[in-house]
Amino acid sequence: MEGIVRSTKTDLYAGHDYYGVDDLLSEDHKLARDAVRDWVKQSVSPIIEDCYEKAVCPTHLFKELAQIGAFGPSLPEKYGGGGMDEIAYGIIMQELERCDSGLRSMASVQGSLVMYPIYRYATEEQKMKYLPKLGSGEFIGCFGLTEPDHGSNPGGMTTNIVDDGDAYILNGAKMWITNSPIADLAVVWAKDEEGKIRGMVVETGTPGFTTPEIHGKLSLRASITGELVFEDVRVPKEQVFPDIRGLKGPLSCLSKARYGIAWGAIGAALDCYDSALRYTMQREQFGKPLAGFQLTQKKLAEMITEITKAQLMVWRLGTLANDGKATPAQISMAKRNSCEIALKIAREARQMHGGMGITNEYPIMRHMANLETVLTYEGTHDIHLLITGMDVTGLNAFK
Ligand code: TGC
Ligand code: FAD
Repeated sequence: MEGIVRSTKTDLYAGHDYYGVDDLLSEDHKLARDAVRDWVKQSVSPIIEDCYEKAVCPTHLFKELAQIGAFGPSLPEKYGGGGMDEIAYGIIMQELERCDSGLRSMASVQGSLVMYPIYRYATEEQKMKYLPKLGSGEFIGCFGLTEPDHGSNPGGMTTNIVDDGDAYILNGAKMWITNSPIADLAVVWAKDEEGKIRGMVVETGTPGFTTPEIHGKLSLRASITGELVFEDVRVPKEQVFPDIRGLKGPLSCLSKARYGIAWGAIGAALDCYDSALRYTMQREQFGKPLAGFQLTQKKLAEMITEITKAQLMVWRLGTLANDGKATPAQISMAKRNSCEIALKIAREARQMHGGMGITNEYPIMRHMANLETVLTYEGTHDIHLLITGMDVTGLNAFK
């Protein structure tokens, strides 16, 4: 990749499995995980720090991500997916985020927020037009829900379509859209003349449609983010999903992606724990390894305890998802929990590396900064708490 320097450091990451969660996985799950871990070590770990520092999205990885089956692992193979189950999908997201949340974002947007809505809501013709190319990484997609004035409350969106014969005229703007400046197409959510939310595929390059990049991010720097701006964009009617109406359309896609984040953020936690364990075993102060001091052991013990609880939570969520029984509120709880423990573990790990913890010799600060985004996107930490609150009380704090 032009301008990106390949590090000669070896990625020493080893998985951690304190409760034998591996025994709950099938051979196919483990094979998928190991293949992604090997690919990450070979192709991404050597460049990720430099990509992050230079705020460059490694776009050449889209085709490689497709080859390792990271786009829609649980979607049918006929539609460009991997034909695997929800646990395989989760494990793949975990291995990617173990390296970098931005890498996982590349896969979750493409698979869960672009391929999934097309698979679930588009006509057969649209599916065959877009899904094979998205599944192979030939096309890059993005998902436009958030607007400058409507983030946590997407139901208030003002982006709209107006009937114009054989097409709709689309106007409005979307903000904070992962991959938009490099996308070939966008799944866009907009209100029709009755005020109902509709979904559609809009190809970039359509007159009136621009995707300016957002600069200055101090988090998720290896992922590219932009806007979607629509000025009288003509969207042929066959590009609009025929049957889905209302916020449940985009929210159902978010459930799929939030599930992946629930698994993924544990990957970032595992990498921080792995680094802290290795560092404190090697680094000596006062004549013995840091890991030999009680305060260090308390930190390590608490980290692996939280990781283990989170691993068990997402495994159970995965079995529920495989049976089609995982509720949106259960997914919210897991997304929130994984983000929270990962961020706390990243902060502890940073302290445990002392001064070295603030350098890019170690992945900790990068994970920590990334996790601030992960805590916010796909529904903020407090929004997920309120979803749980609503589920357990039956009282809606949003209205
Ligand atoms: P509310 O009245 O509660 O619900 C409207 C309709 O939606 C249904 N529903 C769901 N359906 C499927 N899955 C879910 N998770 C669902 N949650 C709700 C609900 O049953 C209802 O259906 P119906 O038939 O009655 O119409 O809606 P509300 O307006 O009160 O909002 C509720 C709230 C706040 C929970 C929701 O809007 C929300 O989740 N806000 C957070 C917004 C958000 O998550 N945005 C994410 C943008 S995409 C992104 O961040 C991608 S990052 C990409 C990367 O990884 O890089
Ligand atoms: P706001 O909604 O303004 O929230 C600000 C604060 O207020 C938060 O702490 C929130 O929890 C709190 N708050 C809001 N409502 C309440 C309430 N009722 N009670 C208590 N507190 C409340 N969106 C997409 O559509 N597609 C993408 O691909 C995408 N990618 C993203 C990539 C990045 C790097 C980032 C940072 C964001 C991305 N997003 C994307 C947008 C993301 O989903 C939103 O940032 C998020 O939903 C929060 O919206 P907001 O930023 O407008 O914050």
